Amino acid sequence: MRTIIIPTVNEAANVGRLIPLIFRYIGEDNTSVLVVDDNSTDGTIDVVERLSEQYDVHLLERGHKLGISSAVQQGAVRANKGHVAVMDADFSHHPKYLPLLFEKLDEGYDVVIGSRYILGGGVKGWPAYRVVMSKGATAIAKALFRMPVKDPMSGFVAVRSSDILIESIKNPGSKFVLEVIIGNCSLRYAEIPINFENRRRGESKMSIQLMLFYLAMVGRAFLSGLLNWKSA
Ligand SMILES: Nc1nc2c(ncn2[C@@H]2O[C@H](COP(=O)(O)OP(=O)(O)OP(=O)(O)O)[C@@H](O)[C@H]2O)c(=O)[nH]1
Ligand SMILES: [Mg+2]
Repeated sequence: MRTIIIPTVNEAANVGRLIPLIFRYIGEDNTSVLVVDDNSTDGTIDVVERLSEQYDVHLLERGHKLGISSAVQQGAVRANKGHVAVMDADFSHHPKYLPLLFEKLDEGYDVVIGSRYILGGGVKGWPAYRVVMSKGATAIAKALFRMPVKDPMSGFVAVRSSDILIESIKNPGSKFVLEVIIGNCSLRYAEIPINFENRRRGESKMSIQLMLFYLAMVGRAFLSGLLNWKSA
């Protein structure tokens, strides 16, 4: 059994189209979708509940905006044992890539990342400042930690087991894939190229606060690695 976790805040304009498409690309056998929603007020809940009458779709409502990483972690706790994928609701992560993500897990990889920054991948529709922020955040991570992948800032990922997400995520904000990488250097990583498209519907939840959370997270992880190394 495999689970696709989709964190949502006000994604009514997207989830209603995304979920049927997910099942179209990967079939309905052995597959369930888990939407982890933080207090959407735009009808997202109704859309997901309606879809759950037709598909193997579940909803975890949390009532407050607690952060994407925390949504992923709580979703992983609820997920079926077995393979888990995580994707955004806004079509930046197209469901056409899901079959290949799961195929790579079947080949024996532990973590498979949908990567914008390898040959064949890319970003479409982002303003220049978003590209600079993403590349800057990636450069910081690469300077501070050994990186087995080119796109540790991606949020499109499949993992062998939900435990990988449950045990690695320590911060509620974003960039949970980076946390997985920092905490698990011995896992087997693969990347597949994806074309990331900027959202066309719904509002962005990107903020300066999330960027600051990110800097605090990498800073803390770097210092604790340094302290462990010095005391070893
Ligand atoms: N449950 C939950 N989901 C969230 C939260 N913040 C963002 N999301 C969802 O996480 C996914 C990624 O968020 P986005 O707003 O698309 O963030 P982004 O991709 O960095 O920025 P844009 O594409 O510009 O909007 C989307 O499906 C959001 O609805 C949160 O605090 N809780
Ligand atoms: Mg997005």
